[in-house]
Amino acid sequence: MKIRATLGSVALASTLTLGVLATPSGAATVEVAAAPTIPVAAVQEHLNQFQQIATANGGNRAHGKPGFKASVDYVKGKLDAAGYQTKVLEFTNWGTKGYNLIADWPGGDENSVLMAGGHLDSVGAGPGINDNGSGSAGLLEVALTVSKQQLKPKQHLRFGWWGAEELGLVGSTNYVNTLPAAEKSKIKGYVNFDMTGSPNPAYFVYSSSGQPAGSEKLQQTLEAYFTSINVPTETTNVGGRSDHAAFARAGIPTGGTFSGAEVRKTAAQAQKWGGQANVAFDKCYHQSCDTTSNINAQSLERHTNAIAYTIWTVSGTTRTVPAHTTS
Ligand code: DPN
Ligand code: ZN
Repeated sequence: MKIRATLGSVALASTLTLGVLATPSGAATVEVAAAPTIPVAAVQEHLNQFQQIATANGGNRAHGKPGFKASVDYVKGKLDAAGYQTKVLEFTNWGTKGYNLIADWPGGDENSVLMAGGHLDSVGAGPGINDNGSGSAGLLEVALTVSKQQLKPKQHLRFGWWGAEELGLVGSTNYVNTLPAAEKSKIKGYVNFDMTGSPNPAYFVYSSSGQPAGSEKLQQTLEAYFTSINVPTETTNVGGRSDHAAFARAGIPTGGTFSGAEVRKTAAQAQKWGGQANVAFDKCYHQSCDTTSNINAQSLERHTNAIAYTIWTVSGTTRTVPAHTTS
C-alpha cells in the first residue's frame, strides 16, 4: 500500500511502503517511509556471534570478563562500518572496568533525542543469549537497517548497549547519572529491550503507569505494532529490573517489551500466546543453558520488529527527495 502525504501531514503505519508525491511547486517530493520488516535470520546471526564469543571466552559475556569486551567490539565494529558515531564509555564497578557502547546516527534534531537500548552483559553462569543477547542483537539489526535505509528521522537517534546490568543496572545508571543536565533534557524518550526471544514467550509491553509523562505514547506505539500483527499483549511493571529505570528516575519517558523470564506462563497466557502453561517463560534464565538453543525465533522476530516500528514511528521518518524520484 502506498500513502500520499503533503509536507507537514504525516501518517505512519506498519502496512505502509514508500510513497512519493509532487508538491504544488513540483520541485520536491515527500517520502513517507514505513517501518521495514527486519528478517529474523539477521538477528540470529548476531546471536550466533555472541554465542561464539562466549564459547571462546570461558562460557560467558559477563562484566569484567573478556567475553563482554569482545561483545562490545563486535557490536561497535558493525556500527562503525554502518556510519554510526560510536563511543565506548568506561565506568568502574567495585574496581572492575565496565563499558557502555553508545551509537549516534548522524542527523535529526539533536535537541530531541530518541534513545533505544538494552544490556549487553550476561551473567557469569552462561552465554546470556536470551538475556540479553536477544535485545542486543535486535537493537543492532534495527540500527543497521536505519543505516541501510539512510534514514532521515526528525528526531536524533541514539542506541545504547549497557554494561553490568546484571550487577545492578550499573552501566545505564552510570550513563544517566553522569550526563550533564542539558544533555539529559534532550532525551525525549528511552525504549528498553531486555529478553525478547524467550523459549516459551510472552508479549509484554512495559506499563506506563507510574512512569514519567510521555511514557503512554511509547506504550501505545509498542502495543500498536503487536496489534498490527494480531498478537495480543499484556502490560508488565518491570519496575527496577532493567535499564530503563535510571532514565525514568531522570524524568525521561520510558517503554519497552519483554518476552518473560523466570515466571511461569499461566493457562490463560498459553491459550492466547501458545506455548506451555505452568512452564517458565525462560526456563534457562541466568543459567548455562541460555544458549542459541534457548531462543524462540518467532518471539525474537516479533519483538525486534516492535523495536523497528517504534523507532520509525516515534522519530518521524519523512524526508524530502528530488521530484523525479518515483516510488
Ligand atoms: N533484568 C533482567 C535480567 O537481566 O535478568 C530480567 C528482567 C527483564 C526482568 C525485564 C523483568 C523484566
Ligand atoms: Zn537481562
